[in-house]
Amino acid sequence: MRRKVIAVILGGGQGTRLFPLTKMRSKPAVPVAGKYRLVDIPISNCINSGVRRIYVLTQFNSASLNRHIKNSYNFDVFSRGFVDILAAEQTPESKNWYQGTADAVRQSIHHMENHSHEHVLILSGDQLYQMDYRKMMKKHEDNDADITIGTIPVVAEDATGFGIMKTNKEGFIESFVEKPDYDDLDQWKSETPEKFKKDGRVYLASMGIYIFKKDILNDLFAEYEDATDFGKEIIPEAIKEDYQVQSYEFDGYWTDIGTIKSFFEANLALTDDLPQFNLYDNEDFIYTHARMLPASKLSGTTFDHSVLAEGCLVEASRIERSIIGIRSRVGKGTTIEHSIIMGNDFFQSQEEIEQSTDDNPPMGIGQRCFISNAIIDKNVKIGDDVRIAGGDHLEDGEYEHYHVVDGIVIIPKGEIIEDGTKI
Ligand code: ADQ
Ligand code: ADP
Repeated sequence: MRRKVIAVILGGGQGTRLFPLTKMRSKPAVPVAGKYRLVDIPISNCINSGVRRIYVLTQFNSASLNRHIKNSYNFDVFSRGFVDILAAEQTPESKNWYQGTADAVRQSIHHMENHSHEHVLILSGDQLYQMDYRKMMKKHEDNDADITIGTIPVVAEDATGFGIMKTNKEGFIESFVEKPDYDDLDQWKSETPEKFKKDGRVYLASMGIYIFKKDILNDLFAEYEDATDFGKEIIPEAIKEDYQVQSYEFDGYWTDIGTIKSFFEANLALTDDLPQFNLYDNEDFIYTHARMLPASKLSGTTFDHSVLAEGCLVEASRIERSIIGIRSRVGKGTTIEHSIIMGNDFFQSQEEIEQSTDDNPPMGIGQRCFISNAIIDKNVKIGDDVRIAGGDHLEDGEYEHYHVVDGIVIIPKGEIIEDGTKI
């Protein structure tokens, strides 16, 4: 894997679907699971699979992404590994931002030419899963496929959001449709293993994870020079043109976290008794920035099904089914339920708080607050007696200090919420 493969992580287009979490940062830098960033998931899968040369393609570079990559992934000189960020750039040939997934890879391919490789592993930057790409690569090589696509069976309600395919007996893909209409689904049913079939998971979906033979990828880019997207153009054309396009069926946990709702649900699912995404593994680590934070200190809080990161100071009354991120501070008498608190980028010293000349509350969450169905981004200052109660009764939209998406209240990074505010 080390010598043969270069991985490319598609770090996001305009980032509108995760807005306002992407207001101040590029999508790969969005915090997840209390102490990681989105990009840590595919990078960790690469490292755990022996892939050491990784490009992260992003529409714009952000200070937090740069810092995070620099602080987290210092491969030693002997492994010849790297994690490089390639932000959309203007070159003499192209004055545009990445127009789509294939265009992003096409515009970045000249960077890869400096490194010998036979295959390109293309990954999405907004999915939660653990996968050993070595197994996928083995099938790719064993069957001498031109392209191998990671696939997973999904139910009808989800099928309309994915690329759906049908395969022949040998596992090669005969037909593919990007995001089919619900009414057309009947013709896209596949024979899936019993354990999936019994739950109605009979549609074989693309996970947006591809291995291309390097030369085939170059040929396809040359042949379809206007194609901007893998799912809409490159993959369907390659199948039509009789390239050997194969399905690699994955049977583990995999979920897309590209929207606020799926991001919220996948994070909270980590608080289940036995989460399907296993962070507690002795071998396959999820890597991130090692921050040397102190242990968390708790006083008088009832915790139920919650994940608590390092460096927190919590005096809340009750915290239930929530993720409490690094360096969070929560005051006395506060209740938090069904929420993601992303935490803080730094500690505010007692001196700083006392000497502050404005009337703003200190960073973190004050006393006697009630927070439910909310995402509180980093470095937010929430005063005392604040009530933030998300739910279907709220109308989606952008308000003065917050956003509502699918009933979830989001307080953007660095926002100030005054004492007594009710949302
Ligand atoms: P989508 O997820 O809808 O479908 P897309 O929005 O193009 O596809 O995103 C794929 C990945 O690329 C995401 O991580 C996204 O952030 C990133 N991306 C999108 N545009 C980008 C750009 N201009 N520059 C850099 N990165 C960009 C795809 C496939 C489907 C498949 C699903 C599985 O097209 O066939 O079923 O993924 O999630
Ligand atoms: P993480 O620790 O979550 O990986 P970052 O790498 O983004 O986060 O680090 C937190 C950032 O906050 C650092 O760049 C740090 O320099 C910055 N920082 C530290 N103290 C302060 C401060 N008082 N005001 C503003 N930024 C600060």
